[in-house]
Amino acid sequence: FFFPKKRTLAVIKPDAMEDHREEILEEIRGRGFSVTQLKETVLSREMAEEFYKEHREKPFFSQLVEFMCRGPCMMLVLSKENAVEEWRAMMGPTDPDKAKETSPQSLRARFAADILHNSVHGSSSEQHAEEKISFIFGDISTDAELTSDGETDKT
Ligand code: DGI
Repeated sequence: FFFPKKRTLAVIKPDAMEDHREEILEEIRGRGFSVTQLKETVLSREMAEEFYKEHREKPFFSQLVEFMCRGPCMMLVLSKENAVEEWRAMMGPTDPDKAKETSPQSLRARFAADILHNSVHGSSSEQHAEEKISFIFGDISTDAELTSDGETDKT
């Protein structure tokens, strides 16, 4: 049988990098995701604005951009069946107060300080995932579309 793997973009945000990065990475692997791409990077203001362009009109946009470029982030491409949904379930709701109520085991319930400083990012759809992966990692998404299983083995 052929079960195509899907990809998502995960980000460990600046607030979680110092104290929780290793635990988050271990948990990702423990849940059966393959980490097919990984890089640590400090986003420029321009990159952070582009990354979150969907939120340009939101009142919290400038705070969000400021926070995302205040220190290093870990960018990861995760591959698994239902990668988008499973990674979002692992993250939990945007607001950690809500996460503590509805999914106390989630990363945001355990690590996030508040709705802005919420430790992790994950794409909300496959389309967004592919767009953000190519934005962060270059044009590997084009190559991945050509492979049979959606893996990105190309280095
Ligand atoms: O996909 P999510 O990260 O769970 O949530 P989103 O796409 O709605 O928002 C993107 C990020 O913007 C979120 O991770 C943190 C920030 N944000 C969202 N809603 C609020 C917010 N920041 C503040 N200060 N207030 C909000 O209501």
